[in-house]
Amino acid sequence: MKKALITGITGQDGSYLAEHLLSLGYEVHGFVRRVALEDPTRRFTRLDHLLERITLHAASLESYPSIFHIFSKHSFDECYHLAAQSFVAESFADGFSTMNTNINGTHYVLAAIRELQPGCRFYFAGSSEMFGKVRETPQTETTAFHPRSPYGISKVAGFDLTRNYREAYGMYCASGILFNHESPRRGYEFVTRKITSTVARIKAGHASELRLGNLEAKRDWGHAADYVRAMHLMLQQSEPDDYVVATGETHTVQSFCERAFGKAGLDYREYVKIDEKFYRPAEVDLLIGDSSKAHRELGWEPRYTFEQLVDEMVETDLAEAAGSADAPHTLAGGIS
Ligand code: G4F
Repeated sequence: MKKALITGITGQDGSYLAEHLLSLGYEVHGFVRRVALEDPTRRFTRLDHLLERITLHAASLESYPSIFHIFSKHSFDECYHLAAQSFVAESFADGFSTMNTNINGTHYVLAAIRELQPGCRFYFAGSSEMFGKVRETPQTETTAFHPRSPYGISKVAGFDLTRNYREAYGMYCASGILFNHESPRRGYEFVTRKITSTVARIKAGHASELRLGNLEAKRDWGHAADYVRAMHLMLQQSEPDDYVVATGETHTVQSFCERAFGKAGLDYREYVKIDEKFYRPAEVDLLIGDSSKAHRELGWEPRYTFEQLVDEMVETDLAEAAGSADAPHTLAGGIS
């Protein structure tokens, strides 16, 4: 039985990946912060249904000794490094923390694997934010990076570290350059979930408007459940490499709103208000990925369409809002 370690297992991608690996017969382990272990009801909502089948270890991306300790006690065939500060807007608010966690955290995990288990295969969660001010459209594995946020810069550094460990030490290290991927498990601060959860609250009579920033921004939105399959495939090849994972379709934030409100029988123009506070100091205007290499070499294809993704998110939030007057998305209006 193969053993996999997932950093960031409590997040959207971590929970889908854990499910996927369990379905393939893996023994699944995860890194979690000690504070999460102390508050499992709130912190493990995405993992509730899996807790009996996975093993969790307390470790912090800010502490090399804690990471070293886990690798010295347990051996793994594969390590999926998903943990990061992943909210772009927060990286503008506190670039230092984002850099520390994302760059040093990646370096610590790579260094511990090199020291203790150089045969363990390593996956790095790269991001389309690395393309930033895009040099060409669509973006591929050879498109130059021009990150436009501290988060994007930290991901370029992680990508370079991963490639360097592969080239310098001959380790199996691969990066996925994943475009935006969403689901009903998405955090409420990201625009898709902010939209679908607010649609549900409006429908239930708990909210009357949705305040957003740039409606013209274009994103290539896929489903997280599809994207974790690509992560796993990247670690099953004869040679490690880097892959773009995207749908190849792009939509504006406005068209996401149109579909989400429409699904609930509402007209977005009556509820969406522009609020300058949700604009970013530098924006990534257009993202659209070309996953030909992943199709060709990994045999990966997305299963969800954009419409299915939005509909699933709205349906889930409608069901949740109907059951609770003060769902956690009351925060959504305040986070930029
Ligand atoms: O949902 P977002 O916050 O995601 P963003 O910045 O594209 O980043 C996500 O995808 C990346 C992959 O490319 C990941 F690496 C990253 O970790 C994260 O998962 O914003 C999407 C777009 C942006 O252009 C933003 O300016 O929506 C625009 N937007 C407009 N109004 C808003 C809002 N975004 C948020 N979060 N909140 C708003 O009110």
